[in-house]
Amino acid sequence: MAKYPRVREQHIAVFGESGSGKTVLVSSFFGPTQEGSYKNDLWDLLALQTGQGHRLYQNYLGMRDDATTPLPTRFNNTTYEFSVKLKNGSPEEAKKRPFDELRLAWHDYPGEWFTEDPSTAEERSRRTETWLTLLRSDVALLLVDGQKLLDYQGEEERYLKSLLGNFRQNVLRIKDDLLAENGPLVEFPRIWILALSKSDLFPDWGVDTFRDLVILKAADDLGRLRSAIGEIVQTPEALSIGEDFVLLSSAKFELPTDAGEAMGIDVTKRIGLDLILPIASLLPLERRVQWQEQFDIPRKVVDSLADGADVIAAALTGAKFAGVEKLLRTLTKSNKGATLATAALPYLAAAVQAAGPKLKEMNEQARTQQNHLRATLTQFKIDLEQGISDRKLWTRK
Ligand SMILES: Nc1nc2c(ncn2[C@@H]2O[C@H](COP(=O)(O)OP(=O)(O)OP(=O)(O)O)[C@@H](O)[C@H]2O)c(=O)[nH]1
Ligand SMILES: [Mg+2]
Repeated sequence: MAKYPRVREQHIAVFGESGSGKTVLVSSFFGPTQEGSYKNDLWDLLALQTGQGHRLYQNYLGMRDDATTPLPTRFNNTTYEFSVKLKNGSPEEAKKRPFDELRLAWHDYPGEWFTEDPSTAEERSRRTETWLTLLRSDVALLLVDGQKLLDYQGEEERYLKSLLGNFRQNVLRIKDDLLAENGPLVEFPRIWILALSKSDLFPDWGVDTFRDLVILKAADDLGRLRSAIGEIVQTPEALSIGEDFVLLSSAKFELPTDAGEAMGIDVTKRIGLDLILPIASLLPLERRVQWQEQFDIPRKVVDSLADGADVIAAALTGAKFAGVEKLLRTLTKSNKGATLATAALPYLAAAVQAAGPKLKEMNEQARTQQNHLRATLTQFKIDLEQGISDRKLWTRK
C-alpha cells in the first residue's frame, strides 16, 4: 500500500544583500493565503512549523494593518517549510494521483554574507554548512535590490558589479570546502534567476527593461559568476545563470512625505509572488527537457536535475502514471541509464509543450473532474505563460 500523504518536495534558495527584501518577500508570499478572505478552490498553503507560520503572518499583518516592516534578520539563515495541500477531489482521483502534497522549502540566506567575510574559523564552517543546505534546490533567486538601482540611477553598473562580484567572491571562498569531499557536485542549483525586488519602484518597467539593463551594465560580471559556479558543478553546460529574469514586489510602499504623511503599505499590490510556486515546481522540468534535447547529460546529473520531473510530468499530462512508472522501473532495473533518461524525454517534452488553448482546456477538464493535482499543475503552467505575457517573467527559450 502506498503511504499517505505522498509528498513531492521542491526547494528554492533566495539570496540577496541585507535590506534587499527577502524577509518581506517570504512574508508576503505566505501572509495573503492566511487571510479570511483568501479563496483557492484547489489547495491550501500551510506552514509546516506553526511558529514559523505565525511569525510570517505577523510580519504580514504588521505591514497590512500598521504599516510596519519586519526587523532585519541579516545574520540568520532560515528554511521556511510550506505545504501546498491539495483539497480533496474525487476519491477516484485521490487514489490514482501520483502525489498528494507539494512541499516548498524556501531557504533564506543571510544578507551579511554579501558584505562581511567570515571572521573566525567557526563562522566559516557554519557558512559551509549553510551552503550545503542549498544543494537540494534546483532554483535559486538572486535578488537585485530595486531601491539600490534607484539610488545608483545612471550608474547602475556600480551597484550591479559589486552585487555580482561579492556573490562570486562568496562562491569562490566556499569552493574548496564544497569540493573537498567528492570533487565537482552533481546536485546544485542550476537555474539562477535574477529577480528585481521592490519592482513597485519602477511602475513602467517590464521584465525586459530589467534584463536589458543588467546585460548592458553587467554582462561580463554575470559571465564571471557563471564561470565560478561552473567550477563547482559537474556538467557545467547544464547551468542557466542570468538567462531567466523576474520582477517581484511584496507590496506597494508609499514613503513618508515631507508634508508629514506616514508610510503606507498596500499589501494588495504585489508583483510576481504568484509565480514562485510555478517557477519552483515547473521551471526545472522545462529546463531539463531543453538541456537533454541540446546535449548529452550524464545520467546522474539528469536524475538529480528536476528530481521527480517524471512524476510531475505524469500528473500534468494525466499520462497513466502506473504505466509510466512501470516502464521506468523496468528500465532502471535493467540499468540502461541512458535509455531511461531518453525514454522519459518524450513524455516530459509533451508535458512541457502543453500550451495556449490546449493547456486551458486541460485545466478546465481537470477542474470539472475534480482532479486537483492536475488542475493545480496546469494552473501553474498557465500562470507561467501569463507571467511571460504580462512582462513579469522572462525565461530562456
Ligand atoms: N518599495 C518596496 N520596498 C520594499 C519591498 N520589500 C521590502 N522593502 C523595503 O526593504 C526593507 C528591507 O526588507 P527586508 O525584507 O527586511 O530585507 P532582508 O533582505 O530580509 O534584509 P536582511 O534581513 O537584513 O538580510 C523593508 O523594511 C522595506 O522598507 C518591496 O516590495 N517594495
Ligand atoms: Mg531578512
